[in-house]
Amino acid sequence: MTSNSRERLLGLFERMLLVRECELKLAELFSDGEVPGFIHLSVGQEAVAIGVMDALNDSDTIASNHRGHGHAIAKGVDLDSFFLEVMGKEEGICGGRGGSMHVADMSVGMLGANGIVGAGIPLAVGSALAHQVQQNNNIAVAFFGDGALAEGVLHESFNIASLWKLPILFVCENNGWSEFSPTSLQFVAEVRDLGKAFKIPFRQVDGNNITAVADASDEIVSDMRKNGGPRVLECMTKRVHGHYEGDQQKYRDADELASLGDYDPIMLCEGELRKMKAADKDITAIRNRIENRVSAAADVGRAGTLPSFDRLLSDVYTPVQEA
Ligand SMILES: Cc1ncc(C[n+]2csc(CCOP(=O)(O)OP(=O)(O)O)c2C)c(N)n1
Ligand SMILES: [Mg+2]
Repeated sequence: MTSNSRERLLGLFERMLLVRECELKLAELFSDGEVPGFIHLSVGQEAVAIGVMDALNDSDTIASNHRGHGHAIAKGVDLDSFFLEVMGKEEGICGGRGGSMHVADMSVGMLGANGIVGAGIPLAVGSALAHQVQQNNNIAVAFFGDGALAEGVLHESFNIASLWKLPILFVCENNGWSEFSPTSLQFVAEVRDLGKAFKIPFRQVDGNNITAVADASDEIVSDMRKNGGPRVLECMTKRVHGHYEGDQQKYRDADELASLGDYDPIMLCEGELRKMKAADKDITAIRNRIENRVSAAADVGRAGTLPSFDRLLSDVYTPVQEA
């Protein structure tokens, strides 16, 4: 173990903690009625967003799904603008019109979260095609859940990406659940079989082990930049909260729910850091820094303005120029 590897892990720990604290703060704001609509939290899945994003450059692009807060934050969406957006405020990154399931920020390569299962995948394929045409050596990443595996658009996307050798990384966050049903009742194959059918190299990792996700992503992304073409990465993970906030999860076994803490990527990472003799004061400083940052962003969100009624139709229709 080198101090470099400890520094790297501390950095990953801090970024995972940022996502976790944002999610927990949003849960609090949601229960106070300060977040409109539905929110789907990525608590327990932070290692996927942070581990994959660690391998990307600012100019790479990503598309996400309904559980997309972690992806947006990890890609670098400004935290204040993120809270303003999720809280539906005029000053939000999309003017408060997108909200939780449509956070997008082209300036950091975040093509958008997406409320339609599977719909972010072809957007990332299109972005990968743009990277290929522009020969800029960037890659696109599509984040999706196991619930998207039975969607035709995923199969079409695998096909065209393989046929045209597009620089796209398909990241499946496999948490075993699609809303309230086990995915095994909806999808008959394995992700690895799908990769094989479409001749796309496949790799599976423990999605709750940040080092495993970050190392695999590093290797895959460098290989992609050198040799081109698509890849599939399946991250095995756990959904800790309900499908949406407020979901009581009565359909899950008590044993399964009770075991979730054993897989917590942040606790596991902290255990590794302690084995590496990271100092308590460094870990405490990270915790304090993140807590302050998140609570400041939530305050900015609270202080934002609700969109006014007369802006209801702006950005909906393109103004027609009279001849
Ligand atoms: C096309 C479409 N079908 C159904 C839904 C309803 N729906 C929302 S999330 C979801 C399951 C998603 O499961 P998964 O992709 O595994 O993501 P997870 O919630 O587990 O993170 C479904 C069926 C939808 N939003 N879009
Ligand atoms: Mg799922």
